[in-house]
Amino acid sequence: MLVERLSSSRLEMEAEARARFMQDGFVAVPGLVPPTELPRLREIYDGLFAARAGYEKGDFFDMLDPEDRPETARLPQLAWPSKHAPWLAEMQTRARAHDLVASLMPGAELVWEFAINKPPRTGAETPWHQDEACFTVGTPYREAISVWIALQDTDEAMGCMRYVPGSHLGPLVEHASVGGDKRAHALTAVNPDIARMVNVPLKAGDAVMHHSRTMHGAGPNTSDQPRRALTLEFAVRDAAAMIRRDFVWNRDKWTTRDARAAAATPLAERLKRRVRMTLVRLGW
Ligand SMILES: O=C(O)CCC(=O)C(=O)O
Repeated sequence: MLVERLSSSRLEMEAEARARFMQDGFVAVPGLVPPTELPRLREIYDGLFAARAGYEKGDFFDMLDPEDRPETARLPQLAWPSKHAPWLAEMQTRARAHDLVASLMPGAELVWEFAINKPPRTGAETPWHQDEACFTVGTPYREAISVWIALQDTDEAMGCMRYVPGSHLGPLVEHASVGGDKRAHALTAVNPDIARMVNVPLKAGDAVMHHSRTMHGAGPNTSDQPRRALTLEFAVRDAAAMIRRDFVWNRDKWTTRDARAAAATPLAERLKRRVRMTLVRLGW
C-alpha cells in the first residue's frame, strides 16, 4: 500500500492512510527512510549505544531498572540522540517524518526524540502505555504524533510495535511506574484492555505513526539481533494547552536518571527550572 505521495517537494499522507490514522490511531508508513540513509543511520545508532552516550547526564538509561545499571539494561533508551550526532537532525528521514506529521497536524514541530535498542534475546517487553501519560507539568501541548522508525526488519519475535486500534478515541487510563517503583523510568497502563491488539511488523526503513492517546507497547526481543528503533515525536506548542498539574502517577516521580541529570546541571539552571515549574503550576 502506498501511503504517501509527493506534492511539490513535500510528502503528504494519502487520503486512505489519513483515514486509517483517524480511525485506528496509528498507521504504517512503508519506506520512510531513504535507502541511501539507512546504513549511516544504523552505524551512528550503534556507535551511540556502544558508547552509552550521555549516561552521566541521564540521556542514556534503562527504562525498567530502578537502579538504572547500564551493564544489565534490558530496555536501554537514549534521549535526544541528535544532540550527540548532529547528522540525525539533518537527515532526510527527519524532514520526511516532519512532512507527514504536518499533513495531519499543521504547525507541528519536533518536541521529543529517543531511541530504544532492545538487546538480542534479553530485550524486554515495552509496557503497554499511552504517551500522553508521560506528559509532565510544563509540557506545552496535550496531543502529539510519534513516528516510530524500524532500522531493521522487525517482526513479532524481535519486539515489533503493537497497538489497540481506536484506543486514541477513548480516555487516558490510569498508569503507574513499572514495579511500583518511582525510580524506574517507564510507566505502564493499569489493566489496559488489549483484547483487540494488533502487531505491526515492519521492514527496515519503514515506520509507524501513532497518536499520543493510542494504547501501545512492544514485545520482547527473542531474536539474535538487536532491535533498533528511533522515535520522533511532533506536536503544536501552545501555551494555552500547557499541562499545569501532574497526573497522579507522575507526582513525586524521581528516577535514577533524573538524579544523574540534576547532578550534571549547574545549580543556577536547576533553580531557574524550579521557579518556572512553580509559576506554571500557579497558572502564570
Ligand atoms: O520502541 C519501543 O519499544 C516503544 C516505543 C514507544 O513506546 C514510542 O515510540 O512511543
